[in-house]
Amino acid sequence: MPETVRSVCPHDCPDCCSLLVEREAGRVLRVAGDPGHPFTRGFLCTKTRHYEDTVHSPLRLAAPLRRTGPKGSGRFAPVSWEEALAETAERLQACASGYGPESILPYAYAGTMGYLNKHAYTPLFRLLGASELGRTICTPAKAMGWQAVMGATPATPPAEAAGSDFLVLWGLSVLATGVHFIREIKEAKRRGAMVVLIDVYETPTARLADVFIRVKPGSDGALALGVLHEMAGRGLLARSFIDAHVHGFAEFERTVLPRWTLAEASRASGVPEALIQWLALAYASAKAPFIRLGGGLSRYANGAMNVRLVTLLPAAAGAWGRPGAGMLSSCHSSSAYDLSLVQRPDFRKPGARQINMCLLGKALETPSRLAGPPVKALFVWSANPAASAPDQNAVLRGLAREDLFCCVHERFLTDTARYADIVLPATTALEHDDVYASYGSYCLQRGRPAIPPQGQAKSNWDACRLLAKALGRTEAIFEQSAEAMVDRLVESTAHSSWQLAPEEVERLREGLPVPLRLPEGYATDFKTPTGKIQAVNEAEPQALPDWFPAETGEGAFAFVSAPSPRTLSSSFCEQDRLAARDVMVLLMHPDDARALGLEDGGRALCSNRQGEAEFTVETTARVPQGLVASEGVWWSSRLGGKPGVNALTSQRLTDRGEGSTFSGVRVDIRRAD
Ligand SMILES: Nc1nc2c(c(=O)[nH]1)N[C@H]1C(S)=C(S)[C@@H](COP(=O)(O)OP(=O)(O)OC[C@H]3O[C@@H](n4cnc5c(=O)[nH]c(N)nc54)[C@H](O)[C@@H]3O)O[C@H]1N2
Ligand SMILES: Nc1nc2c(c(=O)[nH]1)N[C@H]1C(S)=C(S)[C@@H](COP(=O)(O)OP(=O)(O)OC[C@H]3O[C@@H](n4cnc5c(=O)[nH]c(N)nc54)[C@H](O)[C@@H]3O)O[C@H]1N2
Ligand SMILES: [Mo]
Repeated sequence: MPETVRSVCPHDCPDCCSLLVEREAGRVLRVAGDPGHPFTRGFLCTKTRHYEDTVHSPLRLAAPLRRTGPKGSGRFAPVSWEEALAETAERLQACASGYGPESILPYAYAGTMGYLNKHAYTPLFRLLGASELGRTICTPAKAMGWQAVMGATPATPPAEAAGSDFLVLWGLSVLATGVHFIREIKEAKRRGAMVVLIDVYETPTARLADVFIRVKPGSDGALALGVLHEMAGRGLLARSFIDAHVHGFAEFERTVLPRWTLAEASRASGVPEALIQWLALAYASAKAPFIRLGGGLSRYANGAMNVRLVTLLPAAAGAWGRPGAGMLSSCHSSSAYDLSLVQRPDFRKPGARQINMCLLGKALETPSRLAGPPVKALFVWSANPAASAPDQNAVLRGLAREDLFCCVHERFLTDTARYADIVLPATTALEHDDVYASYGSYCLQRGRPAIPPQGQAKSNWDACRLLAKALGRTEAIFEQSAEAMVDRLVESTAHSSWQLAPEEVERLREGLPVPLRLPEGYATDFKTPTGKIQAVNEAEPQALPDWFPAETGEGAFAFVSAPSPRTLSSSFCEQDRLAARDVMVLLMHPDDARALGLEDGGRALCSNRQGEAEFTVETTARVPQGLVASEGVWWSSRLGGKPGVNALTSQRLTDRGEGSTFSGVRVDIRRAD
């Protein structure tokens, strides 16, 4: 008889859905969205709707593998876990004794957002004294931009947006990256709200918007300055709010704003003056203006500054504290867990070398640019840098090094796993225990295993314990079962700043969703050193925020890399339904296509200093002339081994946070023959 149990979607998505898993005889029959979860509300996205196809995919790795062919060839032979771990331990030890432990680089990101398995190997690599990884691939610039203005002030919860009368989706593709927020958008619209989308091209999300504002890539800060200038000029600034709650606004207004006339803002952002004027008027006079901020505007060499300037808008309008108003960049629900239980900062070797994951290509291919030893061993879990990291060719050249030992713990034989010496099979989230926290709403949940591990798969934590043993480590932490570790994370919520009540901790322990409650008055209790919103921030390298253009490299076209609703970074490429066709599509304006002799459905080759990649052209006026866009990150094995979008992206970093600049590149385009 089938039975239904609860689990959690582990993927790196703001929604963090609660799943109802129907199982029978150790197999998942189907999954559905939990109707009782405050944000999932009973439905799932395209990707997870058939999660059973991921869990029981014929492509799942069944056993550990050892390489038998050249690196990247994908030729392997199965070995036992004992052999795989013994060889890995021996190779790691050889690197440590020959070159020093910093020659070992652990590389991981958010393949799973379960906090035990996300950080699973961290304590072990810290004890070994390995290099530290700078986890910068996602949106550190967005976080830094927000922090510069708002400090640790919590983001406005998504539910507020339903009560907004002017809802701005800024650099966000909800239809791809966070479909559950669509409920709030629709509810706000039903109550008469106006919805505005600000993006560099008309994404499918534009269908949800009343007004679409197209900006030039990386120019949102200039648009925000134009809006602020206009608000100031028309007497639309919330003077009493600013006087009470904003630090340094007068100086900002006096020294920065005067230059940002409508003409200047329009020149920089490409937004017509009249539209900037309209936005200023509509935003400032709305009762409850709400901004849902995405990451798009932050993925540039001026990304943090763009975010910082946009974040000044709710301050200037006095939106904070008004019902239905505010700004949602990212909810830090994970602060409810004591993550030091897994991350073990106390194990960290003082002064250990840190390697920025956005610079993986450089770190592997040019050891001379590293302080300290070359990277001789790479241990990857929950990430697929061969496809998802910037500057793919540099990463692949590095991974192809015969003198580099590489071990990859994965659910599938990804592009990265193909370059491994040893591949370890990983469980999916439905096969292991973990805790989760939403970053698009305030909610926690534990996902207990719904089915046993498939094949010989092991969770990151279980494999880490075995590797620790193979390395002769005897620390008590490696004696802890996954369940014991997860229980401790659950219990830690009682002592965090969120102070979960005993009955909430109990609900969490059992696997039920637990919403977090923001304290009364949180929206005007600004968690900054001055207790005010910081229009000026003396602790920033640039105290006064001001826009500057992003460096992008050469090329006739701006190239924007946007999310696809069918994948999540390169995850979900295992599902034929999602990734077998319509991959590597280049959206291009019909006039540009014509000028290049390209037609709809034809093949185009994009190239720049980093490399080249082939696409199928889709001509559409949804993109402006001079810009091309491609949605999704695809396995090269889905592209006949050809390069993916990241062959075009660069290792250039953001202004703050040393983050990735996936959309901050340009390309030349010609027909592919
Ligand atoms: N289906 C799906 N879901 C996902 C992901 C996915 O790949 N696919 N990725 C997950 C991850 S890891 C993350 S971090 C989040 C990201 O979620 P989002 O923040 O929504 O996604 P971004 O990739 O930052 O891109 C959002 C939009 O920004 C636009 N954009 C690009 N440049 C600019 C600009 O200069 N200004 C403005 N205003 N807009 C710009 C892009 O065209 C795109 O439509 O989503 C998560 N969810
Ligand atoms: N061109 C371009 N590239 C991008 C982006 C973009 O917008 N454009 N977005 C970037 C962003 S925002 C991010 S966050 C990064 C993400 O980059 P990555 O973190 O590398 O993400 P994925 O490519 O999805 O790879 C995650 C892998 O983790 C594996 N996995 C899942 N669960 C588990 C588990 O429990 N254990 C183990 N061992 N493995 C597991 C999955 O099978 C999958 O192959 O990609 C970035 N790459
Ligand atoms: Mo991300």
